[in-house]
Amino acid sequence: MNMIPHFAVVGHPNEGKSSVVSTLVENDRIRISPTPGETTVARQYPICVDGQPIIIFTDTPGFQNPVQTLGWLRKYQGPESEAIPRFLEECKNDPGLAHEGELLGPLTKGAGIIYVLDASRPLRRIDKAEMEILRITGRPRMAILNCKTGEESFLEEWKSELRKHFHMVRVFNALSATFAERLRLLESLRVLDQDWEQALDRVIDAFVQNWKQRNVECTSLVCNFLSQVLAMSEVQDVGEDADQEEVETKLTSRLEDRIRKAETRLHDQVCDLFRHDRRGFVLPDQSVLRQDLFSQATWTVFGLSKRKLTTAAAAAGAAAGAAVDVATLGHGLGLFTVLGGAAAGLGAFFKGEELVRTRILGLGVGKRQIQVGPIASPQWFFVLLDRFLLQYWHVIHWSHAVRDQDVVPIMAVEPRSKLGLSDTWSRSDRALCMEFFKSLTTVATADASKASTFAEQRFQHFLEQELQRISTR
Ligand SMILES: Nc1nc2c(ncn2[C@@H]2O[C@H](COP(=O)(O)OP(=O)(O)O)[C@@H](O)[C@H]2O)c(=O)[nH]1
Ligand SMILES: [Mg+2]
Repeated sequence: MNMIPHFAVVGHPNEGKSSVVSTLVENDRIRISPTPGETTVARQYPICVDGQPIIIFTDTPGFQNPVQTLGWLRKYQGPESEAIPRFLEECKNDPGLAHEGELLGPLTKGAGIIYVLDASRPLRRIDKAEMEILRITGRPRMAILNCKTGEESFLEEWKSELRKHFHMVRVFNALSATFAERLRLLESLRVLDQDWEQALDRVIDAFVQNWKQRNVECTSLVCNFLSQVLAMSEVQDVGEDADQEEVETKLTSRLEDRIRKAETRLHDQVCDLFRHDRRGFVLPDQSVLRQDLFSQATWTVFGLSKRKLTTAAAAAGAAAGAAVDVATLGHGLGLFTVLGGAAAGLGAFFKGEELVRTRILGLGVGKRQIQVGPIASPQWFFVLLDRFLLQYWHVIHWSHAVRDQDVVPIMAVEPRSKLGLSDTWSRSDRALCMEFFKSLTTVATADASKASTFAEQRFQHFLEQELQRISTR
């Protein structure tokens, strides 16, 4: 018996089969198209662990001629188990049934069925023909309902029809499925056929472990980033007659650029970790992450304390306890219109708040050294951390099935409680962050170094759990 579970994703053209496969195998490159009938051959997409496939999904072309196919199957007189192989043999040269050949082929080789359909439209005769063909195959089968347009009035009708033909029926949207939803789908596949149970246990375990590992790696990237950025400064030797302000401005701007680059690198690495093509990943228009790191908007949104934020939300007219998206809140408060997106700059704003330290060191006769940075303020630490958390949130909610950026959505509006922003953390969690912050910003001595390693470990552990929490709810 083939112990690598294999599922053929089948259905009517243009209903979202390739989208489902992309999401399940985390592949941004699978062809997804608004034009029906573009996939003409079946293609296997294995999920591998240590180079070995543990499960295979096959993307197939949509049914081309289900009524004719069913007609043939109904006339067939031989043993039912031979019906599909005989049909494939007899019709292999019929171009009008080529797609049926591609999608039924894997089923004769042991694949289970995932039938994808758009439940936002009414049920038709042709759908019933497809379902009946799939029933005749006798393979373990699950139906996935996806309401493409959001219209749900046909959902119940679909469900009751599907239950007659399928062992399991699930609602699943490839464009918005989270890690937790994908996991639940795999868990359903696990109970579809007892023969696959053990193999699917391994798949689910690998899936969970792999996700945890990504969160561990992500945390380690953030710790490196924070320690790097919180130590960054720019220094220049100058003569006595140098224009101090001019040099400071130049150094400040260089420092800003280096920090921006470090942040972009971090965000790109997060994209890579979650197997997204970073060029395809786009933040929603109103995301506060689109604001420059050194803009006042960034500072105002992320630098706000919980108490201030609540007050601000009330001022913006949000009902108490209602979900408030930080980005939207920014809009609600008119931050982006009043303050504009233009970077106020470290010099003009951060320096005004005395967050950036400027030092002038004497270097003997006629010489001085000007140093700008490091920026060592707890708020700054939380601004960087919160921006990372928001980026993480967007990346894990970005579907591998998104091709057309007009069809993004979902993540554009995130309830504030889901952001996992540091704002919602308890006092002791924040204290733990501050221990790490202190360890990064104080001069190392032997004792301090021990304490610092401990603080970093505690912070890492906390952040790993936090990422896990954000991604599994
Ligand atoms: N709005 C919306 N569009 C979807 C959804 N799922 C798929 N699509 C779009 O429907 C079209 C067909 O999807 P695709 O996965 O290629 O379908 P396939 O022909 O069955 O493989 C593509 O343009 C997808 O972006 C959805 O849940 N909502
Ligand atoms: Mg397709």
